[in-house]
Amino acid sequence: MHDRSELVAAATAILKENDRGSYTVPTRGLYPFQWNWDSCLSALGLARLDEGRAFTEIETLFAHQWPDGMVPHIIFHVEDDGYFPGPNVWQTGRPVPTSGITQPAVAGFALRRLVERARDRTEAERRALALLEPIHRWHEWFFAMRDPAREGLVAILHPWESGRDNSVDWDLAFERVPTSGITPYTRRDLAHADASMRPTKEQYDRYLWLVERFRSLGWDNAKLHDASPFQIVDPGLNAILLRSCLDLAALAEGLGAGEIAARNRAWAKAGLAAMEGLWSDRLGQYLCRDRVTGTLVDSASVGGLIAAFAPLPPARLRTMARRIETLAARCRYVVPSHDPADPRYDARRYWRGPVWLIVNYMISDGLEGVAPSVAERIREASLELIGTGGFAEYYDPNTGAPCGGGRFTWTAAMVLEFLAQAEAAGTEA
Ligand code: 9WN
Repeated sequence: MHDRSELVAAATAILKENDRGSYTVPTRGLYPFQWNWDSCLSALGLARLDEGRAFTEIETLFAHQWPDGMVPHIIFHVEDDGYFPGPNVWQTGRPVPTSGITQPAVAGFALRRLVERARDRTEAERRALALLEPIHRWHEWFFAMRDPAREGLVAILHPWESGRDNSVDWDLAFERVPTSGITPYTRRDLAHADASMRPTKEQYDRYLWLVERFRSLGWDNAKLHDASPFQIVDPGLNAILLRSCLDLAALAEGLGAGEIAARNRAWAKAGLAAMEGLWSDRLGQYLCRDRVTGTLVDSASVGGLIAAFAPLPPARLRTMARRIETLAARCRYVVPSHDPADPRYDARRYWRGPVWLIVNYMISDGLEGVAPSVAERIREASLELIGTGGFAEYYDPNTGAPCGGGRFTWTAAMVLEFLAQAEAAGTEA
């Protein structure tokens, strides 16, 4: 399937199939609820079918924002025991059940893009205006609750918050998280996806230990940070947040919300300066910092390249573009979620090797200005993967084989984005 109109038709069919009216599910079966960053990125694709529906996607997510400002990573709109852990494990006490942790804050970026592209600009600005304050409150929550010492960068307290669940980045810190004492459980993901493509049992035990620990603290975010044995400053999540701060600031400025613009610009300025402390000259990319030990994590993952999504110094972005060229020589399809030269690389296991289209989208977007040929290469690889593997959750960087779930919403949305970019650039898909 290489023909542009066939690809558009196939992507559109997936977006419609996974549409539940006011939110989309990432894919049928494996993920039957609304996920935070999936929704924001999928909104970009939805907007190509129906602009109003794209805004609804983000509005639905923010309708479930917590009183303290957090936006949860899952909203359990319906009952479905096909996913674990469900609401009875999280026990967050929200009117519509939600998880108790968050995910990368990509809403500010998505909202700006929706407004700037809107055919009905007046209506788009009206809906964006109502979202400014909720998104601002989420950013404020991040800096207040996840950066208590005011370092300029925020920490994740659970791997699920990064969106890169089983990355090699967490391995060492995860050894501090116990595997014992948790309530016995049955995983549901293995009924939908191959075990060799999913996290291990030991990792799930630790995911659950953290959930139970936070639950025992009543999900009080004022306590969670210091109580967590797992506190990691992820360059990917931080870059997404800082980019969203700047995008929200630009939107706010245009809509007359000067105070929101100023606060978000200040967070971005401090955060971008602090990112320098995560830079690795040896690898030519950013690294995670373990906040408990204070040390950089020696793990060449794509988290340090998602950083390109933020407007970091051009010299840093150019070095990251060269780093991607190095990775491209080590596998057939960029950008692998871990360096294939590292013995911990695993071509099919989720975030330990496979290529993800949303990641490719953010990296290529960030590199466009300084390394357009690398950005183009990433876009081409992404569309080629659809040809070889369909609209999968992720792909083997060596063979292009589809992995994880199929008929994936954000993959379909990213294909519509890449096709539109290729068309604008005058290159064929
Ligand atoms: C846990 C929905 C989500 C994505 C994440 C991805 C995966 C969930 C899981 O699926 O995580 O949140 O159960 O494996 O890692 O990035 O948002 O697509």
